[in-house]
Amino acid sequence: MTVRIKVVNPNTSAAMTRGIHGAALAVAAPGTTIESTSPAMGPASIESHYDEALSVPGVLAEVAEGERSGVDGYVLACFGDPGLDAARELAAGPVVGIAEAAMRTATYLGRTFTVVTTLARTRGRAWDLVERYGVTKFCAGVHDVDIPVLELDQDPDTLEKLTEACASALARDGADAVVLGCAGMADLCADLTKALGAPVVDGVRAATLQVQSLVAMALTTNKHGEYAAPLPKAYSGLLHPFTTSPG
Ligand code: 5HY
Repeated sequence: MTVRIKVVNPNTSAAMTRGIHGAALAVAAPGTTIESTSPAMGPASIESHYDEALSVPGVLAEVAEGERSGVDGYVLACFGDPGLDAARELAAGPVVGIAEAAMRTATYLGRTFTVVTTLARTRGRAWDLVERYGVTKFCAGVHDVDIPVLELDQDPDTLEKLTEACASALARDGADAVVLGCAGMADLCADLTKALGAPVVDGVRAATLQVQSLVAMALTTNKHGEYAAPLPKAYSGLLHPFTTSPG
């Protein structure tokens, strides 16, 4: 049985989508195909509430296209899990965000985990998700490396800076594991794990495996309650293409 997983990078940076694709492919089981995409419209990177809000229409357009082509499940590959609830209304199969997957995975690895994200201003969003996902008692702290998302693969010192930030976070929080707070950090997971001597969780790999597991168990979002298909409705202006017709 072929399992088709669509990995959506909510920002529009193709280089980041390629890195994300590599991380998802690294854990894909035989018989699972990974299709990684970026929306045609949206922010080049997501580093604020404004960016995140403007990424959601593009995410939903990618999920809608996946539904038309028979995708079995989706990964939302941005640490803010943008559009997660709306995507679950659109999709028949499971939708997993990298933040939720990484945080839940980290709870299996010790008493507490610490999060290291990109810019300080995105730490509040990470805390919001910690509370939303019910892992507050497991999260010992949220920190940042102070590198903009699109500079992660430009700055020659990224690995050194990220290693220092993760080591400092582990020490300050007395945490057992690190959650990487950006999809753009996925390709550094192995090097960081080696340098830190502690588990480092990449949400792209965690979410891909989670979707794969859910599909293997034939488990999907309950479509009869909160996540039922959107109601038929007109959307005007630029959002007209999102008009929903009766199911
Ligand atoms: C991400 N932004 O994973 C988040 C990381 C962040 O464009 N991809 C982005 O800093 O919130």
